[in-house]
Amino acid sequence: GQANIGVVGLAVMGSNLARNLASREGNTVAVYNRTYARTEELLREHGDAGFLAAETVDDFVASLAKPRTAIIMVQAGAGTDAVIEQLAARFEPGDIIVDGGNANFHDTIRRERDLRELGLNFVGTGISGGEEGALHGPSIMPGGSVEAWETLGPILKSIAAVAEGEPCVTHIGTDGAGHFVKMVHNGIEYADMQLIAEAYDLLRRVGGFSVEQLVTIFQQWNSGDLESYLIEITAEVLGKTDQKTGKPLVDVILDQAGSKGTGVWTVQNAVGLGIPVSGIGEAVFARAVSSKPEQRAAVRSTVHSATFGPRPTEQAMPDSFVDDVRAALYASKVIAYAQGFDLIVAGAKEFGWDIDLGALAKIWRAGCIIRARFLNRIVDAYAHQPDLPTLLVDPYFAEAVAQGEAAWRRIVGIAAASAVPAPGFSSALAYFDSLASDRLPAALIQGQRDFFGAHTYKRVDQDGTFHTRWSEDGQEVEVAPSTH
Ligand code: NBP
Repeated sequence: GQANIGVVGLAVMGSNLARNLASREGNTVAVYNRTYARTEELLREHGDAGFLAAETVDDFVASLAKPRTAIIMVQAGAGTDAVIEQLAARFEPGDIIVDGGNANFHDTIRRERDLRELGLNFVGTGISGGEEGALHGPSIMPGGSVEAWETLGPILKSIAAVAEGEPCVTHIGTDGAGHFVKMVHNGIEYADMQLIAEAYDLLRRVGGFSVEQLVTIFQQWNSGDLESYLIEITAEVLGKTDQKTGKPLVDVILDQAGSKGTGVWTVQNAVGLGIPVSGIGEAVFARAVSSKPEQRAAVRSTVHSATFGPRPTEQAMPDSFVDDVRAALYASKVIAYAQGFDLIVAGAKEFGWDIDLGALAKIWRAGCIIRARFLNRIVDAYAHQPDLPTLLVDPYFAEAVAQGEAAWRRIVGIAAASAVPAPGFSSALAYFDSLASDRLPAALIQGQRDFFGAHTYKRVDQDGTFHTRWSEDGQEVEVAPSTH
């Protein structure tokens, strides 16, 4: 065997990753795909890269130097299991199987455990950045064992994106840690996109700006605190004219947002762990609402459009409307990231991972979809205080939210008065106000729970657990401490 690394699965992602690997000094890349025609296509177009192409799994495995290291880039789920089975049957103890697809981290935990019993290293790895990233440098989030990281680390560092001189890859944690943080990355991506979309909608429908003006506004925002890939591409998408109609492309795209499921996974897991990722949740729900054309049409035809539905706000618009929207966007974005990092902390605790949050923020600064100037602030926050209870109390973020707070409230109010939905902005503000409230109506909920289900409550002025005999004599009794 002569290849130090192999790639299985040569669709868009795998072929780009293989080309990236082959372009780096010192790598010889073995390539294999179930359907050989795809391998031939890669060789025809980029054969000069010096791939070792294999027609069969046996040839592929034989072409790998030991310890064998192969990266799987096939369809997540059954496709990945099939390839793992083929490799595991041929690999020897100490060899490394990397899954670079968008696997569910629960699958990754299972696969790692099964392969470890065979003495094989299995490294579930999040790879973000789409096909461009795969080719020129993605952000890479490997899980798996420390032993595997020692072999794999230098190879992954050679192909990763670079942010301020540092490769965007770090060992996230054992078994499913890499795919878990990739999942949360995608969830944060959903939230970020939804918030940008709300800003766009408010500027256009309430602010009355033209699409051309919006291009300029987003370009300007991209040179400040909001500088990010998603803001940058927003300006590009808005600037695109439809070739068929001559209208802005955004006006001819059907307004029903799709998804491939990682946002849903994020919310499902967050609910299970008891972490309120409302920003991600609202983003997932907003896509779901958009994709219900029958319901939308039914409600649209029922409501009286003079009473409901979008219309110019009757409130006086502040002169600073654009700045206010920018401030609301930034504050809401801080909330969404704070919630996402809370989920990572909870996941690490639940699944036994030691995740360095600062190092994670660092590898998201380039190569991935949520790359942003803002991430430097998160790196700094965790450098100052690794055990922050929430990003919101880091001095920089606390100040950023405080500065934007008045504008944020104005925008949420204007959105409601104008009948322009802003679920991301408003739920982020509600989350912030909940955390900041001296007292929450949770006290009333505890009273209700005690009333109908004798679920008991605690008191603010006394230790112990209490129940009121609501339907008997109305007296409060102290309940014996539970034994489980
Ligand atoms: P696809 O997800 O479209 O999968 C196609 C590849 O899977 C082909 O190579 C196909 O082989 C192979 N495959 C399938 Br399907 N079933 C197989 C089986 N039973 N045995 C062997 N091979 C099988 O490819 P992609 O779009 O390049 O994505 C690859 C992975 O990367 C996926 O997990 C995806 O979720 C992830 N992804 C990540 C990003 C990102 O930004 N990080 C973007 C896009 C995709 P064939 O040629 O023989 O049919």
